[in-house]
Amino acid sequence: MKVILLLAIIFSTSYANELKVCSFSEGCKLYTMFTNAFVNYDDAKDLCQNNAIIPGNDLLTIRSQEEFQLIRRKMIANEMHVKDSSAPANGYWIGLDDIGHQQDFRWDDGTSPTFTPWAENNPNNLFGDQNCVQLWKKAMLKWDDDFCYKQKDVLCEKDICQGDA
Ligand SMILES: [Ca+2]
Ligand SMILES: [Ca+2]
Repeated sequence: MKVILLLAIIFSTSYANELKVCSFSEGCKLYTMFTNAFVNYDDAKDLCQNNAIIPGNDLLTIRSQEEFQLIRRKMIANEMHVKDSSAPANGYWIGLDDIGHQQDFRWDDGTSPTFTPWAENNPNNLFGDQNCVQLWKKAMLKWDDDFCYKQKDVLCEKDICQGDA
């Protein structure tokens, strides 16, 4: 695995941080983090696809521990794990759910995760109805299944140089 070559955080608007990361084995990804989105899971997918800043994104897929730690470190460095009045959501939607196949979580492309840093006591499928996964502020951005209707911030990704790594 190559080392990370480039990290750049650009605060282009008041509510989106762009984290550009190159040289993952699968290519380069541009991560866009919507920190004041406050949308449910369905609308989070739509925001990734149709936002005015960088359209054509998908919800974030985390393929490895390396990728997770990279994203997590950057988010914590920018205090994106802190819940406060400027960022009232309690977490960030990523592209993982068990809708229609309970306790069998799958990414948007249908694949199963190989790396699942769940928060303690999760996934707990509270009330039999927690089906969408967030990076949970309360657990230092570890993963939690939550109710898909809840309004949260959003992590998106886009392949920007597939096959180039
Ligand atoms: Ca569930
Ligand atoms: Ca849960």
